[in-house]
Amino acid sequence: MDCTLNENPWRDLEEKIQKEKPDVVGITVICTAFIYDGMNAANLIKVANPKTIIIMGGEHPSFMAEETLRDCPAIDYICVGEGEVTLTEFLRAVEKKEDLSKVLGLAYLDERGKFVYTGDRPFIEDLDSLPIPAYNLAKMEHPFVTLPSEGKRGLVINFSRGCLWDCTFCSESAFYKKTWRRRSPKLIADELQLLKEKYNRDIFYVGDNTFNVTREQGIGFIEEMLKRKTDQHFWLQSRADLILRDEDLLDGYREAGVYQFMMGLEYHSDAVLKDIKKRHTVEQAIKAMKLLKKHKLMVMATLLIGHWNETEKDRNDFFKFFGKYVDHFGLNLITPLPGTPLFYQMKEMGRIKDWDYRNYDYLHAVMSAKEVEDLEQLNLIYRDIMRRYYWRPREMLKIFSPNPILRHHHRYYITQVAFNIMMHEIFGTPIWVQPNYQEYKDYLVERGEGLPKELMAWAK
Ligand code: B12
Ligand code: SF4
Repeated sequence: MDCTLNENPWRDLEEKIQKEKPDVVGITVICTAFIYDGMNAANLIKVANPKTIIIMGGEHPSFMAEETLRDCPAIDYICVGEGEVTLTEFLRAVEKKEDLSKVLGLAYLDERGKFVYTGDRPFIEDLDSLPIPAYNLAKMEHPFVTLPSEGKRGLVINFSRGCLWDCTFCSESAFYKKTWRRRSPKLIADELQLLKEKYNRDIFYVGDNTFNVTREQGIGFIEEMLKRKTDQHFWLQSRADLILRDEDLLDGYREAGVYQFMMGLEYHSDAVLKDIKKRHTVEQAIKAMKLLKKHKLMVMATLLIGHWNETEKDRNDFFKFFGKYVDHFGLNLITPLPGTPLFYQMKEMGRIKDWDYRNYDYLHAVMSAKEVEDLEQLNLIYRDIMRRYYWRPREMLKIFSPNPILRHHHRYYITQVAFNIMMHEIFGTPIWVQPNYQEYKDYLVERGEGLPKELMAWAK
């Protein structure tokens, strides 16, 4: 059940549990910022059917297993790390009433409340051993199963896991312990072809952290896509140094349908890049941006502000610096995501000022900077940079760009995103939510009469 698509997510979930009384429910939490939604779902399920066993998975509960279990007693187990094999073994053991302490990758509290971790589950060696996701079970026709910034025929997709680098703020590198595995280009092309033929999808944000870790992966992808002629379009993610390494492949990428590379360029100072262990230089970043332009590929940069030593001048220069080259950017506030080296570093230094995980979404400051202690002030600075960036004539003109992707993207950002930010500022509504999102507490109020006491008491 993908509650993010239900018109009444909490009510539909509660009714489904009451009706079907499932033996086991698995809950996924994809972002730290959603951990309380996951906990609330667990509470709702436990009260609706106390016999249901609840297992939760995802990065945040994996990293913070003990804290999560203690914070939400409705959760019985946490799957630490990759889920495919652990969940299968877990379900078999539950069914046969076998000893769950033998299932690797599980965390739980025993009868005496002692935290138990059964040990690391080795990563799946060959991602090709996994089948194509069961798209037939997803609501592919639902208007939310798309990519708003790229249009209705868009979709997010994933072909690899992990990354070989170790940027201090990166939860992906921490989750996959600095390893990288990928599906082979033939299987990637099979999946893409299926998505085109059966679901009419031809524009993809490829969520792989670093698509071209090896040149072979890029070459294989280009060859397969040129052979299949599916006329599909891709927005890939990479690193500046890898773009430079693969300069000779850039035309091939474009011909294979790639229209944009997104790179985590983060900042315009080598000292900051060194501090966050980005392991490339500002000079490489500039070269990579110019190279992409030369090969008629769009440049998207993800950037991080809010560093400890950052000055006002840095922020102004930053804006001038990146404004020159990028087609569009993702501006983020540096966030110590639990599980990352940055998190442990900042926690030890006492720099984390906000422990409400709802704000750990890269859009809210949770750590102060040396010059700006007040988090609200940092939030204002962040929004001000966004505003100044998008309201420049150069950006506004992009809404009339002859490039349909750039045009759509900017219309989307300037209308939808700017509108959401404005609503957030005036009414405090969460920024990244769909129209059907309902705060859990609002649902409990709506439930009103006869509400089990523990539900209100447990609400996060
Ligand atoms: C696709 C994606 C998106 C999409 C769609 C999100 C969605 N709602 O589905 C879009 C582009 C909209 C998006 C937006 C955001 N995203 Co995003 N996104 C991703 C991405 C690229 C892939 C996620 C994915 O599907 N992975 C594939 C699955 C198979 O992996 P997985 O979720 O980890 O699951 C495995 C295990 O964790 C485990 N598991 C997971 N759940 C369960 C449950 C059970 C029961 C079990 C047993 C096991 C289990 O098993 C799985 C298979 O092994 C990841 C990065 C990445 N490469 O993973 C970032 C990522 C999840 N996003 C992230 C963030 C921060 C966001 C935003 C908040 C960014 C922003 N400021 O706007 C928004 C939130 C928007 C929203 N409302 O969802 C972060 C989360 C970091 C964190 N720890 O908090 C990630 C990890 C990227 C990063 N490192 O920065 N995102
Ligand atoms: S290069 Fe990107 S994916 Fe890899 S560790 Fe750094 S931030 Fe994470």
